[in-house]
Amino acid sequence: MDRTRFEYLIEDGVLERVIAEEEVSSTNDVAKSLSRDGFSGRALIISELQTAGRGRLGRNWSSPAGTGIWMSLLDTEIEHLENISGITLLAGLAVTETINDYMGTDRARIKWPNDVVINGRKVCGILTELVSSGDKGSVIVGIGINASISEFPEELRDKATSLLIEMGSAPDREKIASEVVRRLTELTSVYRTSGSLSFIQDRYQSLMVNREKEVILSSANGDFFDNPYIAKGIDEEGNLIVLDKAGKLHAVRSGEISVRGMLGYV
Ligand code: BT5
Repeated sequence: MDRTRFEYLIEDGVLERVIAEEEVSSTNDVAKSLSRDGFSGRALIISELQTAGRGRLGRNWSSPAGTGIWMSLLDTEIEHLENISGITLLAGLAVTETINDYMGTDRARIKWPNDVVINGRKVCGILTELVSSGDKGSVIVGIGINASISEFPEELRDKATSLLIEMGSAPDREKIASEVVRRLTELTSVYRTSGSLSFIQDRYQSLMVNREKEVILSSANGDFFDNPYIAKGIDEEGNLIVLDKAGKLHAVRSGEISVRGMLGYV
């Protein structure tokens, strides 16, 4: 990858460090070791290939060489540590708005809490993790965007897509990656000051793929008895607001929840 665009992010004071690699296990793991080694500030870790890319709950994230944006943003100066789920939402918004501006459309949509979809298929996944060392905490936002993948493995074919597939040409990965980092850094800084997501609520809701649609909620402890619900939006803490059949609203925390459409993934 051409490093120049990322070096601008340092010149502009967005980041303190950029680590661009050919191959890593997972960019989130590199970010974790950087944080444990005492790095302080904001760093971008980006790699052409991940040999052990991860999703939530230890799921696999397919990260083939040279065709994706596999990156993590490490921020060691986060104060509202309790609400890292808010940061996941900011990352989803930053990616969705960047892709839409790049493509000149509004086809990219957010599937709360951590997916970006085009045409009902996943183009990006986000994995936010917290590292604490002593009394300090760092947040790591891992972002995987399928850029120029032309074909997916069998098991992903029906639910994954890439910018190449959707646009018909390979995107400029450095441009998109650096734009996402800029936007996410700006959004995080407003969030840090305000402690609330109310400043993005309208933008976020207008981009939600399942707003006003029926959704099926599930969690490991299976405490959703009233499926399907109707997705209404998000509150200022980033919870999903859903309406049950009796007309009662509920706020659902992201945690380890899955949201599905009536007919499948969206
Ligand atoms: C996610 O998890 O969507 C979070 C993915 C985060 C990936 C980034 S890449 C940079 C950083 N370093 C890492 O190691 N991870 C982050 P989840 O919601 O659990 O979704 C995982 C599921 O998505 C898998 O079980 C597959 O079904 C599907 N999947 C795997 N690879 C995919 C891909 N490239 N595109 C679309 N879907 C994929």
